[in-house]
Amino acid sequence: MNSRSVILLNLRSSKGVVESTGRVIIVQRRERNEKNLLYELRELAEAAGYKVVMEIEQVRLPDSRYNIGAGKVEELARLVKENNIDRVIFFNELKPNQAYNLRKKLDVDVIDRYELILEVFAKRAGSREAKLQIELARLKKMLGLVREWISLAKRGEFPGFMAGGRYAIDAYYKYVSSRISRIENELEKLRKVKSRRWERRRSAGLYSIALTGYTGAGKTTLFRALTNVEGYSDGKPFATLSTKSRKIRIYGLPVLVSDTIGFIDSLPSALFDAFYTTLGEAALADIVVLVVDISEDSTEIKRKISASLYTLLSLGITKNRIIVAANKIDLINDISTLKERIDIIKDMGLRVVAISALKGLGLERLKQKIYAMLPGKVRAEIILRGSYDPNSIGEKCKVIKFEKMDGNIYLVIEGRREIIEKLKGKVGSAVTNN
Ligand SMILES: Nc1nc2c(ncn2[C@@H]2O[C@H](COP(=O)(O)OP(=O)(O)OP(=O)(O)O)[C@@H](O)[C@H]2O)c(=O)[nH]1
Ligand SMILES: [Mg+2]
Repeated sequence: MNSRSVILLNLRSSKGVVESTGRVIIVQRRERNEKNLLYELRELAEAAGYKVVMEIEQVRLPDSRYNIGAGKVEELARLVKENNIDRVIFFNELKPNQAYNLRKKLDVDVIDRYELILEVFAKRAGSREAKLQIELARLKKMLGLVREWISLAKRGEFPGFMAGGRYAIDAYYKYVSSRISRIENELEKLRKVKSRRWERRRSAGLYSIALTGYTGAGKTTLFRALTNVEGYSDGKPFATLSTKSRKIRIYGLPVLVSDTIGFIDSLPSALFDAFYTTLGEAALADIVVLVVDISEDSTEIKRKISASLYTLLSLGITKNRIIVAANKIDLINDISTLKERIDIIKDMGLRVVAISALKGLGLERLKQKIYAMLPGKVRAEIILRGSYDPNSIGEKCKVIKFEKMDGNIYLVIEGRREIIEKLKGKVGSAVTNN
C-alpha cells in the first residue's frame, strides 16, 4: 500500500465507515512503572470485531519516529507478513508522523487505542446524539491529522504528498471544519432540550440517580434489576453508549434511574469532551451509584475505582453524592475476601453496599441507603379542599397518610422541597416538618 492509499483509507474512515474486521496484532509500549493493559486492549479489539492474533509488549521510553523501537518495528513487519495481518493496533496514542511511519514500514493500516474506542462506540451508537458525538470526535482527530500532514509536507517529510493534491486536502480541511461546527451546533441544541427536561423533572418532584462505573461492572444488569426493564448487555466493553432512564419508586419517592456509558482508564481527552453530555447527565443526578465489579482482585478494583472517581470528580461530582454498589458478590466464595475488598473501598472514603445485580442480592439495602441520601426531603401535612385530585399528588411524592375528614382530605406527604412548596401554594394549607 503506498502512502496515498493510506491517506485515502483514513479520509474514508473519517466519514464514519467502520472497517473493524480482520486479523490484528496489538501492541503496547510501556515504561517500567506502567501497567500492562494489553488484556483490556484485546477486549476492546474483540468488541470492535477483530480477531487478535498476537500481543506484543515493549518496555522502553517512546521513540519519536515509531513510538516503539526501530528494531521492534522490523520484527513487527516480519510478523505482519508471516501471519497475514490486516491491521496493527497500538495501546499508545500515536502522533500523526508515528502512525504514518509505521504504516509505511508495516504496509498495513495502523490505528491507536483512541481510534479503536471510536470504532467500538460507532458500532454501538444507537441514539442520534451518540452518533453525532462519535462523528465529532473522529472529525476533531482528523483535523489534527490534516494539520500535521500539511506541516510535514512543508518540511518535506511527506514525499509525494503535496504533488498528490494540496488543493484536495485544503478543500477537505474546510469540509471537516464546517462539518464540526454544524455538529457542535446540533449537539448544543440537543443539550438545551435535555437540560430543560431535567429542570421540568425536578420541579415535578422527581429525584434522579445515575448508575455509573467502569465498563462491564454491571450497570445495565443493575438497571434491569431495579426497573424490570431490559437493557442491552453482552459482557463486552461499552455495551451501553447512550443514557437510558426509567422512573421507579424508592420507598414511595419517585426516582428516575439512568443507565449510562461505562468509564475506562485514561479515556482520551477528545473522547471525554465528545461524551461530556452523556456523562454530564450523571453530573445532574442527585445521587451517583458507582457500580464496581468486586469479583476482581484488589489491584483491579482500586485501579478501576480510581479511573471512575477521576471521571466523576472532573464532572464536579463529589464523594458525598456517591455510593458504591460492590457488585457480583455471588462470584466470591469466602466472606473474608469480600470483607477485605469492601474495606479497600471504605478506605477510599466511599460509602459502599455489597450486591449482586444478577442474583438480586443486597438490592433492598442499596435502596435504603439511596433513600437516606436523597437530598432536601421534606414532610408536610396538607388538607385538600374541594376538587384537587389526590392521585396527581401521589405521582409527585410519597403519600404517608391519606384520610377523609369532613369532605376534605387530610394528607401527610414527603418529597422534594420544590414540589412540597408548590403543592402547599396550590392547596393553601398546613404544616411542614423538615
Ligand atoms: N456473576 C455476576 N455477573 C454479573 C453481575 N452483574 C453483571 N454481571 C455480568 O457482567 C457482564 C457485564 O454486565 P453489564 O450489566 O452489561 O455491564 P455494564 O456496566 O452495563 O457494561 P457497559 O455497558 O459495557 O459499560 C455481563 O455479562 C453480566 O451478566 C452479577 O451480579 N454477578
Ligand atoms: Mg451497560
